[in-house]
Amino acid sequence: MTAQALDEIKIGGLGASRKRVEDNRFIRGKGNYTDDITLPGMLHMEILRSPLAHARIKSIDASRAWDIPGVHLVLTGDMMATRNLAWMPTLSYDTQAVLATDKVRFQGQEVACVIADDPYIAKDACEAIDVEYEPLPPIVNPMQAVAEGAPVIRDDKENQADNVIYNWEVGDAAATDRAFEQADMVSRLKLHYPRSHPSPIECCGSIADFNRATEKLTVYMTTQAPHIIRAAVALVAELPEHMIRIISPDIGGGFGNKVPVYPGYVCSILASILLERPVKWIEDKTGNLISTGFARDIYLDGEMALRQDGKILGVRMHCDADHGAFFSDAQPSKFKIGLLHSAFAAYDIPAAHLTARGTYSNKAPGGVAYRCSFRVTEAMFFQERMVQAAADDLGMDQAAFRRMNFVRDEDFPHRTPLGFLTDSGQYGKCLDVALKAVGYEEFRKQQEEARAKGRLFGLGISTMTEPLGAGNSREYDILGIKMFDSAELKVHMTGKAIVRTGARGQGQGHETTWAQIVSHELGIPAEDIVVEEGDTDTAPFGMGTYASRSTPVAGAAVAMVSRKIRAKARKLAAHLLEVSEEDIEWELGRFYVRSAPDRGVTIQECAMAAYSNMPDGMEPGLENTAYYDPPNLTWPFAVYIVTVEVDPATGVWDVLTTVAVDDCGVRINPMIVEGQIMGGLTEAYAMANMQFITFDAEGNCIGSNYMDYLLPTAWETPGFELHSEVVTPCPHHPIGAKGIGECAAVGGPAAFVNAVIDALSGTGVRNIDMPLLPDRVWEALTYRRDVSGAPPVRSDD
Ligand code: MCN
Ligand code: CUM
Repeated sequence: MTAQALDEIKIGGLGASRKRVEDNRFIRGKGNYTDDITLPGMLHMEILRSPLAHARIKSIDASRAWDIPGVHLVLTGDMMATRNLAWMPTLSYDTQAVLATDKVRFQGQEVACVIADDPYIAKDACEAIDVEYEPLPPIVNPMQAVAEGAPVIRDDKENQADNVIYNWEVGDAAATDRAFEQADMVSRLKLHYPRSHPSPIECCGSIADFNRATEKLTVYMTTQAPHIIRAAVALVAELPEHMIRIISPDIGGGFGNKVPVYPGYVCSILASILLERPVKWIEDKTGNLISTGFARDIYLDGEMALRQDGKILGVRMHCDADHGAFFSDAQPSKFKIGLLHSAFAAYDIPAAHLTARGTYSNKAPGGVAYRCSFRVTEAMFFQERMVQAAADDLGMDQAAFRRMNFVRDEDFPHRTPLGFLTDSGQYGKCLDVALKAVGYEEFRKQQEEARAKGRLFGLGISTMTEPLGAGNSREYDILGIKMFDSAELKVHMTGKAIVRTGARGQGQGHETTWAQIVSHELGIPAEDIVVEEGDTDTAPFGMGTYASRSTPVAGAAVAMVSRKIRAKARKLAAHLLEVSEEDIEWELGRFYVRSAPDRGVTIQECAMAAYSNMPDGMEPGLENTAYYDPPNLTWPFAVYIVTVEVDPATGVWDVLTTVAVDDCGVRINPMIVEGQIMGGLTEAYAMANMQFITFDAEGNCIGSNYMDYLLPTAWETPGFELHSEVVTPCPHHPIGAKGIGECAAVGGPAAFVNAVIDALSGTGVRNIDMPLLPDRVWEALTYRRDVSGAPPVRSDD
């Protein structure tokens, strides 16, 4: 390295806690969200939703709505049917009603749409649509779904005689049986991971703009995966793909809510085609909370075969998944229950077997999306709750039991009991750091002393590795479309650059971090690089942002395309320095002659030469694209430890400390990574403590507003202590990074719940279902029994 090499941190490269460039516009109110966009001649769409969870539609009379001045169009299921759009295919090989024709199948289902001069007229006109329903008995959980005589929810489907969607299994049943035969003891746990909702601050919406003259359809919309939407519109609406442009402008949080395809998008597109005017649909909060993007809602039942000394010999797991009325999970097509089989990946367990059954219910479609990487949340929650129960049953220390069963540093690559390949990690070291930070031994002593005085302290540990970053394309595809991603880099003649990827951030900071990767590879200062995502006419094809796949896949593509640019710049440098390429060395920002290090050219000088002084025969310009198909998922590891005090008189629990040790490999931007972890822990705390979406016996959704479904503010949220000293670079990622976007939301909930259950130790209580509301904790303590949260609840609860 010469004295002229750049200081990477100073130019905003890898490891710099660069301030988020996007925040410059966000905090000044200068963001450009879907609802900020107004087009000439734009009309407004509102949706009429079903008040009932399950009912036959006897008639729909929209004549009063049509008569209201300012109404341009009323869409009903029958009209959609004439264009073959009453139903649409889902990403999980099922169908979903766009607008109901035969029956309504959940409360809040889309029944009709009105397009009018303004949203208020449209809303009023919705209320003037007369729908006659014949109520049918609703089903709100999998037990009801499979009960004898249960009404068939999906009677629209040929060959669907019951409410079962699939039966799926993975693992080695025979080897698992043998493990249980050899066990000294068996530990059991049963729980419900309730429905939860990502609830981004911005709801979903779209503006469809079909231009009859150009035949081009432009849709501005809140999607995390614009290219997938383009393909879906091409295939479902039968429009030519090059005549469709999807633009995701700024997105006010996604958290998975903005992955699926919603009826509102489809209806606004059809309305714009019919009316030849732009049509805007902006969902309201209740619409968002009752009809879009639910997650979880699964019943987990498992048992663990244990040797007396604490060694785990095998695991059996069964899952009943409530998918709602349509199976529309957005997940790799091969896996019916997402990546639930990533459970127990952190532990060296010889045998495991998982069975899963998916059922329909009269609830909004749900299942996959909420900071989860396809059901990994449920997998890690069950794993860590089960591990705690097993250690308790054995009378073993929680930390020692985990450590004894961890995959060891020298065991990688490691085949997990249910079939994944993990490749790196330092689990024991992370645990050491966390135990020291929380003062483990000391706390256990205090806990005992407090117990003697009637005070209930508890400590919960959650240790987990999770698969982030689908694909590789060998194993991961959605409806046959392989999962990989892309980046395009254009270096202008003055050395400034633009990078575009197939990902689409919703607040994660891609505009900041992708520039840092280019800086690291090319030495161009981050502030000289602009990042753009979300416009299918300009961005290279990609599968979008979810499953924390952006850094593992699109971010890798950014590194790879930068290297392609550097390879060409090297040729330009050789030309400028009049030496052969072999005589040239690279250091950050500069090529120099090996034998004469003072003779060099900067990357900016090479860029200028690409447009003004290229060698004979060289193609001009300095631009390229890279598609990246990762060899494996990335496997970050985390330890979360929470301590609490439970008030036995009220069941209220307060968090005393939260310690997080995250190893996500090389951190591009440490500040952004910490923000991701704090956000995830906040959501984890909310799920464990307060977020409550359930259903009464009639199928009414309880949690349709922010009075019932609580979002934690800074006031409720506890403080977090973060540790970053353990770094295990990803062995196959070009810059050694692993995903981080979901870790804390995935691993966090079990730490909070384990802490409360630990505080109740000695009472015989094994489980309280989330959210651990004070009345549930009080009931468990007072009556010394488990408390289930499975719906239906009484509507006066
Ligand atoms: N990062 C880093 N170093 C690493 C890993 C990541 O600096 N080793 C940075 C990334 O460059 C990026 C951020 O951290 O700026 C998150 O990166 P990554 O883990 O790749 O996740 P994605 O960008 O793919 O984001 C998706 C993930 C998901 S799936 C959900 S859900 C979620 C989450 O991100 N939704 C969010 N975090 C969110 N944060 C905000 N603000 N808003 C959302 O909607
Ligand atoms: Cu599963 S929520 Mo995120 O993957 O968009």
